[in-house]
Amino acid sequence: MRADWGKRFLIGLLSIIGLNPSLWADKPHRWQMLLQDPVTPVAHRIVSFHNLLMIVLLVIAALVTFLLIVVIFRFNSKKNPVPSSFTHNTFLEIVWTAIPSIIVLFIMVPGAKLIYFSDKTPNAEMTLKVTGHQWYWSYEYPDHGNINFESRLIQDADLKSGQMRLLDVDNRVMLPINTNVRVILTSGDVLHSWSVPSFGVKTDTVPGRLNETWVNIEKEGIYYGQCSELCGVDHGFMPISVEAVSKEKFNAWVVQSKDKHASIVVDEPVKLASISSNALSASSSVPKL
Ligand SMILES: [Cu+2]
Repeated sequence: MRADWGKRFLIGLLSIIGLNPSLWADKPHRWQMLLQDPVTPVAHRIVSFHNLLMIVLLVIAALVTFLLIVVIFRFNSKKNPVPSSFTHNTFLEIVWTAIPSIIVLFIMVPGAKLIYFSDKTPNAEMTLKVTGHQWYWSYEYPDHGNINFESRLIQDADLKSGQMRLLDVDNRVMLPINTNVRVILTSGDVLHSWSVPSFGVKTDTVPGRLNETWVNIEKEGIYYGQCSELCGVDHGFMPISVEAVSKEKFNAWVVQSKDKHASIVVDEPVKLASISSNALSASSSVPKL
């Protein structure tokens, strides 16, 4: 027991200084801090942006702490018994408005660039359609003979060794690596959010609307995520599990799945062909009424 706590303490300590080996993982780990291992161009940029923000906020926190300490020691009632009573200082007011504005702009530019980068798929090679349901996900592959299937949580009682509680599912999403995959998202009932931290994806699924994002997974592996929009009583029980494989393995899976999944019909799948390209391109702007 004692050794266990010692190990945990050490891992916690290493995590704080960013040296925990489990940080470079594709699923959450005990005592993990910081972000999961990024494996898509968007996720890499999110991590860089996060690091930039950490520097900005540490500098601001250090400056404010320094100023507070100065005030406490130099302007306390003993050292400074008669406080000055002036109010308003135009120059100071301009400075303390301008500096935060510049900081916000400095953050906004890379932030906005990142939002647009994650929004549109560059040269999409295939499409994955994700539909949120209370309380499971369904997936369609319109470019691969319209394979479609449901993906549900494995209940505690049915877990096999090695499977992760609350994260593993019966049918994983299969995706090829090094491929620009357009991900189209919608919902069959209420708001859900398809979120896979390693992909840098957290996109709401909205009934009657299509949202778009994309992934290009750089290495094989299993990536986990969870619904990230409160969607009802089983919100915490509709995990996402994506298996990224080589293009060859993916093609083999497609051939195999065409027969296996052909008979499974998800409730009224929206046919992509019936949706105008207008609706697709407007996916991330204000909904048209
Ligand atoms: Cu949900």
